[in-house]
Amino acid sequence: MKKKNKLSRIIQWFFEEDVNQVPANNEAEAIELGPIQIILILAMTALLLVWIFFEPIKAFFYPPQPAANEYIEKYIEKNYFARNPGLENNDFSKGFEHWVTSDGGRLFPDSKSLAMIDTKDFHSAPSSLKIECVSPANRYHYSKKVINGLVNNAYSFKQTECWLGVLPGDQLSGSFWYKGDIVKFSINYLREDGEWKNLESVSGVAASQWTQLAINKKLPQDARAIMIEITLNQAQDMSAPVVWIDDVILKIENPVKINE
Ligand SMILES: [Ca+2]
Repeated sequence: MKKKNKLSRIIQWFFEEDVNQVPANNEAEAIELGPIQIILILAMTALLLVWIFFEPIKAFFYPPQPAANEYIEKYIEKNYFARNPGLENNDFSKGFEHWVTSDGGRLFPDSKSLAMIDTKDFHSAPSSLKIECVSPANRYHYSKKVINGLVNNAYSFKQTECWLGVLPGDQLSGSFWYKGDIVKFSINYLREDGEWKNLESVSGVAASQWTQLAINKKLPQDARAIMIEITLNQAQDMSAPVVWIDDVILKIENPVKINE
């Protein structure tokens, strides 16, 4: 009851009603506490209004994300192959450098997908990449940066290390050597709107000897970048596929020179 009396006195004080009706011995207390509480209420209301309506403050806490085309324009170079004629560590002589998986792979001990650098069986010395996949699909991608690990979503346009910038109409040439079970080698391309599509895929049959597969394709006019995807899938009730990969080549024929 005491709280209710205080509140009614505060309301009375706020609307400048006759506070003399309040007993004299409680009046001082009511007038002293009222403004503080009102100030607090007003301050909280003001903060709430600022939070809801003041866009610059909202933008500070939640900066707007650039559109896909702006992001790609800013972060993916247009002509990667003019400066980089080939892929780094394409022969796996430096272990996993520049190669990343978008599956659990070797990073997660509990994962059934395994990958290792094999120094005993290779197409070119001193080593190859050996991948064993149980489930789910095991994917490997080339990364411009030495990440040595996992990428969550290699297809995202924000995964700029996996997307190699190209020019529309570039003539692409890719190949790789493999041995073992069925493996799929894909080149995907990224459009300026952030959507990606498969450009071409080749799947090899099971091979006991080192075998080469190749892709030669002209890039469409809306291609902005390309990526490598090596995929292993396990068929239901089948044993885990095991594949060795080596000497991955990806290049643009006669890339346009950049004048600097
Ligand atoms: Ca090798």
